[in-house]
Amino acid sequence: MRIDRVTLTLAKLPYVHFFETSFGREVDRTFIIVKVEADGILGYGEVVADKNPLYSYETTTTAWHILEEFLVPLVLKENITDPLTFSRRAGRFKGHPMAKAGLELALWDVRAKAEGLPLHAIYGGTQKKIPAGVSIGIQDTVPALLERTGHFLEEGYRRIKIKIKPGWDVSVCAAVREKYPDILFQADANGAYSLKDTVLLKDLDAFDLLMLEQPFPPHDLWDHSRLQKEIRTPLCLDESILSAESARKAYEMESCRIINIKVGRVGGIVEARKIHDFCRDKDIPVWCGGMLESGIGRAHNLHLASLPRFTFPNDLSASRRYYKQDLIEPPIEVDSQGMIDLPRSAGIGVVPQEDRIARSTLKEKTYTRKNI
Ligand code: OSB
Ligand code: MG
Repeated sequence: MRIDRVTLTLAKLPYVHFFETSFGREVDRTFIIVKVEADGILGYGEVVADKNPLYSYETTTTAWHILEEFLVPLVLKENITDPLTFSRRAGRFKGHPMAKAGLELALWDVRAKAEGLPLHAIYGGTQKKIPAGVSIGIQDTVPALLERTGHFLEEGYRRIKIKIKPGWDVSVCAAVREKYPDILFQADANGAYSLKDTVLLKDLDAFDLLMLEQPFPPHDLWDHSRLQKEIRTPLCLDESILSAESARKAYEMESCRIINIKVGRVGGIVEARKIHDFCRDKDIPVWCGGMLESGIGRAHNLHLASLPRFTFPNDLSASRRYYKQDLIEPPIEVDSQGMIDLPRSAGIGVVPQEDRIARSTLKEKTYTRKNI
């Protein structure tokens, strides 16, 4: 195969409802779409870096820079179409996993379309329907949160995750658990606490949480290990797990009992599968996290979540949960059982709508061998 061009698109989509975490409140999302054209086949990837360096140090600006100066020239100059080769060769550039993942995903899409297979078949997925969980941001009031929780349960979601932060934690979890005694329920702190909060975090044990996600900052495997010894609730790491190597260290230190896999955070499908395989071998359950992706990134996540060790409901929701009009057709839908059907056609299996992408575009640039 020969890569003809790569297009980067900076796009912005408004949310249907604000999304607030311990980092702050957002009303829209800015992200990069990567489009690779090879032998007439179009492959799409999404870079999940945000406008602001809050979840990680990467931003849409740093990712654009790394793609434009290093990653896109690498694939164009050396005609790298194989995602495994890309992953290995991009590895000499330090960091910037979200930028790398966006391009790697587009190469996987090209590969799968060339072979006429859906991505999940290429990855070795075994699950045909993917269990959907929903992540509910911090609301203005507890009644508002309870109402949103009820709404998503009615829509069929199999698990509720709420965002917590100091001041919006124990009493809020208590209220959700009291109103919904039997649901699968978990909390995500996005690193807002420290060991000093151990007593408060132990109080969460009363609510039978499926897991507590990332209570401490990313670089803190050791303190997570100390906390896990103190609390009954299983810890799940998100931001801390950057590679299969960090998964091994978290396992050996007993820093968590569950791992959230996000393809952007770990730098691509190659690394995500290494983490998955390590966790399968060590009996660590995993599930697929989300970054409020458009349908492009969301479809990619669905295929990844079909691998056998994805055990818990994922942060994979319907297109309309975040966006009035998603960028893909058909939209992703959650059925009354809280399941999402895996797209069955080749590649990502959904069709990005170029007119909608054009309407949400802030900036776009196409790279060929002539202009890099
Ligand atoms: O920590 O899982 C997280 C969204 C943005 C950044 C970080 C996180 C999240 C979510 C939403 O929880 C997950 C989703 O539904 O896409
Ligand atoms: Mg998280």
